[in-house]
Amino acid sequence: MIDRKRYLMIMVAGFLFSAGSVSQAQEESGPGHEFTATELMRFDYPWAMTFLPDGRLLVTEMGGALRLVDVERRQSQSIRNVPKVAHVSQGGLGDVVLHPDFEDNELIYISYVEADASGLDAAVARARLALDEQGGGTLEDLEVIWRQHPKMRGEGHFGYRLAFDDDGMLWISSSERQKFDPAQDVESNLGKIVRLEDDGSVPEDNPLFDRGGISAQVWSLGHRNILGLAFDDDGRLWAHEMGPKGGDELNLIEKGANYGYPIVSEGNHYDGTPIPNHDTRPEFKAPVISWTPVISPAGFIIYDGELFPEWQGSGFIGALSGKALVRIEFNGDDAREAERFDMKRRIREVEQGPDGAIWLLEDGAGAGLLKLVPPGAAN
Ligand SMILES: [Ca+2]
Ligand SMILES: [Ca+2]
Repeated sequence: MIDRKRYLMIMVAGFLFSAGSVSQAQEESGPGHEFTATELMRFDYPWAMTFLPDGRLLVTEMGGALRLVDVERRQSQSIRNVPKVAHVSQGGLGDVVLHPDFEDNELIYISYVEADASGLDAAVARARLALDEQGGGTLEDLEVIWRQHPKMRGEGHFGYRLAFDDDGMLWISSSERQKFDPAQDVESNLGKIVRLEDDGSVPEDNPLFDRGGISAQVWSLGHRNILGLAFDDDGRLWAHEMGPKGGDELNLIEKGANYGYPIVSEGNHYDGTPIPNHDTRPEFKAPVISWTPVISPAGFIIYDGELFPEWQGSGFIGALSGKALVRIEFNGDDAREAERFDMKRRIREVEQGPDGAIWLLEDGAGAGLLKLVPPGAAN
């Protein structure tokens, strides 16, 4: 019996810097669940990426650069008029997504850290991306449509992952800033998943709409640090969440549900203080998957491309401390880890390309942009 996972690990390692070469492992692995990974470019502390309809990439770097990347030419230019960001230990310039009607309205959304004398918050802005003939572009009519509240000292757990659903609603993960209790306080939007109209206004069918104020933004609460949101084909929202010491989670997000942090967690506090597990408090929604030891999940897609037909409907999660790409298989409201590919790098972001290739951004300085295709496919 061939140990497929072992072959995959060997193959991935062998192909990371050797696109186009032929390896023994590739020949022996046969068709199916494998890929070659090629590093195409490098970025400094990249955080997120998204594809434009013309095939170019937008890549954010935490230091504040929003790069417009022509991968074919291995060139990138900085988009002008990006707001000033505070680059701190776990934040800076964060996510970038396109409005669902981008081809008509040219609107993009970015998330980033702001700082003033009272502390730090994550903000979300939308702007028109005006592309020019020289391969660059500028942000016009930028408008901040959402902010974390209240501002906090400390440089961790911003979250600020953005996603649009099929109804055109904007979803924001707003992490708890390493302050624990705000995750249970509905007068704060920290430790929450927030649901907004595309202009930042609050939809009337949000679960706490009648309370008004900050509470009206809240869709779900009791979250810690969420760096990945993805919708499946049936419209379910899945979010992964970094646990404390132990207890990383994959959650199925439901309207008004409380996921229990910091009252319950499969992990415990870093100082050794136990946190009761979910089974002690059934009123809080338990994760569908929990990971101990942790993987530190970052980036998330649910794949629907053509290049890897066996993987249609699978989730792909980047792992920072796990240095891996984790494949998730879903079955309705259930999910399980199906495979884990050892990438030997901290994986910060996962994206699906227009042709169905899977793209990864490594974490840190001089971090690689990797393109994953089936063995033998053109890069
Ligand atoms: Ca992305
Ligand atoms: Ca626990």
